[in-house]
Amino acid sequence: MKHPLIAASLVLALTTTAAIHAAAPTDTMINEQVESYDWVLPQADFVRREVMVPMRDGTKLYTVIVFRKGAKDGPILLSRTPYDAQRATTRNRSQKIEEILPVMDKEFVDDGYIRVYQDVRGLGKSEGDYVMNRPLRGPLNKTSVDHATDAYDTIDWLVKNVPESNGKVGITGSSYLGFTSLMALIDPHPALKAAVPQSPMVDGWMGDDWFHNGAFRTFGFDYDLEQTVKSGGGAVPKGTGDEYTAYLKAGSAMAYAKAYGLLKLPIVRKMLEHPSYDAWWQGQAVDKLLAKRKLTVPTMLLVGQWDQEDSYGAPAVYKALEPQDTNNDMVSLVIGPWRHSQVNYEARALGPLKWEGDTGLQFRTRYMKPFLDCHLKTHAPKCDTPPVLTYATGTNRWEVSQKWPAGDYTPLYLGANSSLSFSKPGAGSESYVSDPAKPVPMLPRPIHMSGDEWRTWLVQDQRFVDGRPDVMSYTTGVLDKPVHIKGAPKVELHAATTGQDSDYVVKLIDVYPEENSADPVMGGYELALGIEIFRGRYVHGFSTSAPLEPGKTYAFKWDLPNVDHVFLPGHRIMVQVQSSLFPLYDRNPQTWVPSIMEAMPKDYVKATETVHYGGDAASAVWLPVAKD
Ligand code: PG9
Repeated sequence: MKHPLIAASLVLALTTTAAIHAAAPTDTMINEQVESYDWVLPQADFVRREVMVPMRDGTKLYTVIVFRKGAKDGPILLSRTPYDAQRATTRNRSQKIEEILPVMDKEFVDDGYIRVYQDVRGLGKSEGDYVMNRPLRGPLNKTSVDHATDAYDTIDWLVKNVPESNGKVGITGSSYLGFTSLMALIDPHPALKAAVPQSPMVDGWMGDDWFHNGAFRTFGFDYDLEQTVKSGGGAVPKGTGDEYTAYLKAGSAMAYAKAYGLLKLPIVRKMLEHPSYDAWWQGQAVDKLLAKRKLTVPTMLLVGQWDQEDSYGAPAVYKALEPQDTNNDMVSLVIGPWRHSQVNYEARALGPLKWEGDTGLQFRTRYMKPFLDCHLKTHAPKCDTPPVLTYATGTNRWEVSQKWPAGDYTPLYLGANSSLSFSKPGAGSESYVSDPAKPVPMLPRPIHMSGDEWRTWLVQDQRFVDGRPDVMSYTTGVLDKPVHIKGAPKVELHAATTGQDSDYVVKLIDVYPEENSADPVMGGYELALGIEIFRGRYVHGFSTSAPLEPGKTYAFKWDLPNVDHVFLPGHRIMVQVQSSLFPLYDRNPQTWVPSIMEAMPKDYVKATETVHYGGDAASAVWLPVAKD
């Protein structure tokens, strides 16, 4: 018989059948729970090892090592996750490696990479205690271990115990995994030769997951419960109704936490105890930690242009480290047309927006893998990493820049009659009433901050609030030539409130031509390029809040997320101004309270907001206009 494997299988089948018939019939009442079942069969095209890797304090971390059979002298690509390493390496129970690993891994394991996923300390099957975004050893962490030491010890073990490897290690992953990738750069193991932190959580108060410019993000409550209950916390039991209603009914963040018993979670208590940018937050800001050190590991930082969770981190680290990168070859920045973490999935589109092909795959194959190859492979090709790689939405093409931002800041002025212009208008002002009892919704109601609704909310057509009396929309005329922006637009809002505190939300919007019979959904679409909030009490500085003087005009300044976008001819540019974005951000009561987290129902009062234009109080959005 030509095929010995078939012969062997036939013999095995016949023997088994014979054995079953020969043995006594299975007892009907036998305990049918078996101890284990190894789903990796002999014909699998991969090797999958599960090991408990010892850390310097004796704690063992559950680690899964996967590579294609026959791999040798392979680079190791490590991800340290709080989201279940076993599940990450068992996407499907298949005998094919590209089926069991995440979509992003195929190109790497097909080229001999050894893929390693590890549960962080205290989660999944790893031992030890869990501390959310475990601070670096030091004032906030008196223990001898953190994510820097755990990464070091893991890498040390891998290069000594994975004979199929070439002894060189890269680290990558998105969001929390981007955070652990960055932490590995602190006192790094010598075998760590490259890092690709994607949408890393860098500063939870300034602009990543927990607060943005001091406004608290309520979506964190669900995350806290999911992540810090051993038996699996799941979502906050608020039911299936409109979350706008649930949060409005609860009142302040503290009231909401009490209503659902969330104060039993230490992470919730910490959030409520640290509403300002105090030493507790500043001591955890990873960009600040890295800026104090020399970067020795080539690092490719990445963020999605519509990253609804961590739009701040990667550009902040790039800004902190770029000055030390004198040869422009140590730290690079990538901005793609993605929602949070979409770079690692199919990325042909985002909501109604369509790109030229799968931009995630394009990035991984054309840029990410060549970057890792040139630093990790034994016979490495020459490195040719773009200092800044961005996808210009609008014209939908990849662009390489030598620096970032890559535009000259030009003011786009708000003016009377809802006008917006590059020419400074005459002095004037306009007012709206901000009513905390009727906050501006972040999405059309009913709202559920989960699933696809959560993943795509930043590309929502903003016409659903355009025209509300508490949403001020300012618009340019129809553009007769492209306006290409490459950087973080800067808000300069001159405003006064009758209250003692106020939030301001500014959106930069691309208004599509009214008619589009080829793609009717896009006709007149108001696509936000950036939506960002600023909590007025921090106008004098983030670490100390202070009441606003009613009626006084302040210059509130903050950045919108980094973008590479072309406003095409026929489009218009719009800026919207409002004073709430609910229920994502907790409401500002607009009277002075020491901590908004603990505001009482009586504290929430209407306030009249006045936006000033022209003269000495010229509200504007400063656009980083590229010279194309
Ligand atoms: N953005 C998520 C997260 C990171 C860090 C802390 C809390 C949440 C994530 O996607 O991992």
